[in-house]
Amino acid sequence: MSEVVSYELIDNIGVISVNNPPVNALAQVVREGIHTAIQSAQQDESEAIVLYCEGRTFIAGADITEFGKPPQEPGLPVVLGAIENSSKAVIAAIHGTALGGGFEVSLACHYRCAIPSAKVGLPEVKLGLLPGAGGTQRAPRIAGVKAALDMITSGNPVGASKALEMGLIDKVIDGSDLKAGALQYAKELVGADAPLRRIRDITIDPSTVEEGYFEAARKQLARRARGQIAQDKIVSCIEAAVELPMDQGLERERELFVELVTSPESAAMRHIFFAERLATKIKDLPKDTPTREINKVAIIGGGTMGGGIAMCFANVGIPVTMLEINDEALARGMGIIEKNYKITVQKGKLPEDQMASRIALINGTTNYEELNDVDLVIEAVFENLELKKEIFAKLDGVCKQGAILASNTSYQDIDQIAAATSRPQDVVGMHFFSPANVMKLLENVRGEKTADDVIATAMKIGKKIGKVCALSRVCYGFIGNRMLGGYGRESQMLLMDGCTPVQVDSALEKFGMAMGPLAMGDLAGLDVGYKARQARTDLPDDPKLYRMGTVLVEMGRHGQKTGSGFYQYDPETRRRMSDPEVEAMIKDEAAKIGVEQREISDEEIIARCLYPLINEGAKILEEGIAQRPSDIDVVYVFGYAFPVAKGGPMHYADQVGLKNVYDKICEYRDRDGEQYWQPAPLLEKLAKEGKTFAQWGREQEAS
Ligand code: T1G
Repeated sequence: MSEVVSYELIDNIGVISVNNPPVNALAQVVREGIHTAIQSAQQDESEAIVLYCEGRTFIAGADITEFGKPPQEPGLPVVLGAIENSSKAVIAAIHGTALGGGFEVSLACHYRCAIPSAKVGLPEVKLGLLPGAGGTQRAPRIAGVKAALDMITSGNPVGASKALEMGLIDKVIDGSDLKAGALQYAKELVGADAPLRRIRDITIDPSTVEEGYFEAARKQLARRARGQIAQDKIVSCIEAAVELPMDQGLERERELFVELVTSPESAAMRHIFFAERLATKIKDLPKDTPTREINKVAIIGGGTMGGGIAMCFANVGIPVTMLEINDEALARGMGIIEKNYKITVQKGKLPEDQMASRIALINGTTNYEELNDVDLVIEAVFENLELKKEIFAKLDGVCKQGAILASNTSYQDIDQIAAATSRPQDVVGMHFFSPANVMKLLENVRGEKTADDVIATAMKIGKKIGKVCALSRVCYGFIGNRMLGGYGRESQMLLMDGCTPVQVDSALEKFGMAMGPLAMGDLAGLDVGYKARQARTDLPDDPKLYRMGTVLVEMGRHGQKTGSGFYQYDPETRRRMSDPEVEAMIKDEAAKIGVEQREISDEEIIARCLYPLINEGAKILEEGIAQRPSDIDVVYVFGYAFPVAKGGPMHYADQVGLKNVYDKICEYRDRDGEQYWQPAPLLEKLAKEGKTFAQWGREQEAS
């Protein structure tokens, strides 16, 4: 055994206890400890064995930090073999989240019990992997092919009662003492002379799987997870569970697992797993920085954003007061919220009664005085700095001392907003992404004077409402929107140079973006970018710059909301269709400004759209706007649907090679002009030193 695994006999039941905080991951010492304990239990007077974990959860999986390192004995399959071949029944006692290798350990046991709040799952697919310790062979045998395929390809956990229904566990232990309950259950099994029930002994009747089932599953999964490769291999493993004896199925699973664990897709997804958690750690903020209680929230503005933000808090039981300028606007705002909830109920994602209780938590007012007892206010009015300053001055006058005053602004200067109050230390940016009740990213913005506990509170409440948080300093557009400039610019420049809208968007959608930049512009509204450009004085005087966006808006083609933009949209289904009229206009506009169009490869489209993201990201790091390269990856994966299997723009740049990125940017600078293509000094430095952003990030963390 090891120091994190102990073994004791209690009333002739051998109890193996694992204690490897924070989540009892199956590090080498844990595997060795369990293996040794099982072996010694074969020789003692124990009549059965309980496998139990201390702390907050049963084993939550293999230790992801060990991936990519030389394997250490005993491997997990060896440990599972020892459990499964034990001469005495082994009972898994589950609480918390038995996930991945943790749940696979329990499936190698002969029986499984759990407390009602426990969850079990095989989320490996979210790391670009598949269950590599028998999960794809045991789960279908015990829960059926379809249930197992759904569970493994979604990666979503199931609660104890559902798991009981599915046959994944055998008993739900009532009461709070899992260990006592599991011991009792073990004694009952011994008393009943229960057999050593091994899942491997179950065979699946192939006739229970309808013709073409796996083929259809592959097609459906390919559509759902573009750019990811694990799903298809999971289907192959489940097929093996139907067609092959257990040991050959395990071999097939192992073979496909190794292909995945060494793949760039999985490396990218594991990078994002840790990046998401690292982003909550703020370098100059002590881990135990106190946070302020948030029991009551106010939202200023009941538009799409305000309504979505209000829902985020109501969804976790926090009462919300939404303020609008008059009753009519307030009614409209409440209507948006009800409509959003009704859609969720119709999709079967929310029971009707929960919708009612959440709506009941949101009330409306037109009177600022009623905000005098809230703990957090989030302003979500439209992007006018003067209006925001007026609102914050009012809030300063009515809100209690210690209330946090946040703005949902997507690029305005938080320091100027804070200066409109007598309490700049309580002012912070909390930038949600539309739709706020759906998008995972929350970009918190730290002003010059924002207090440490306000930052810590914004990060903590963000996690509580289910957001993935990243911290930005103040600059125009913070991290995400500032980087987006070059991406949008080049997507339209490419049209002038010879691409059609569908060619630009298809290249990026093949790369893995959920939606190409031009279709995204149509969705957001081309007039939004048009108005923002009108307000800017720093744009180069270049007839080519955003030419088509401007022409289309001035023709009244604002995108989906007017039925056409870069594309035509079906009025019923909103399906987008290429528009020959736009393609002809593009050629005309290029001719007008003397641009000679040419064939452009997908590679050039990808480089010209993505390298500006990378280059701006490097500047953002140099300026200290973002804490670390992986924070930028978190922003783009969770806020802009950058493909998780590419790991975010900075991780992707490291895979491409910074010298290759730098050289390509220099090539475009020399061809297209340095007003658009000025390599960031950090990018140039790292390219010349042969380093990666990841290495630079680690050096910064260590300094
Ligand atoms: N390995 C290593 N560290 C892990 C870990 C893991 N599996 N899971 C969590 N951590 C760390 C995490 O980085 C953080 O560290 C701390 O634990 C708390 O995590 C063979 C191959 C269990 C639901 O995918 O889903 O098994 O930041 O902040 O919100 O088939 O962690 O404190 O330093 O997320 O309460 C399969 C991944 C692995 C589960 C808890 N298992 N983990 O959530 O805490 S592959 C998973 C989670 C595998 C087998 C295959 C969540 C959680 P730090 P946290 P949480």
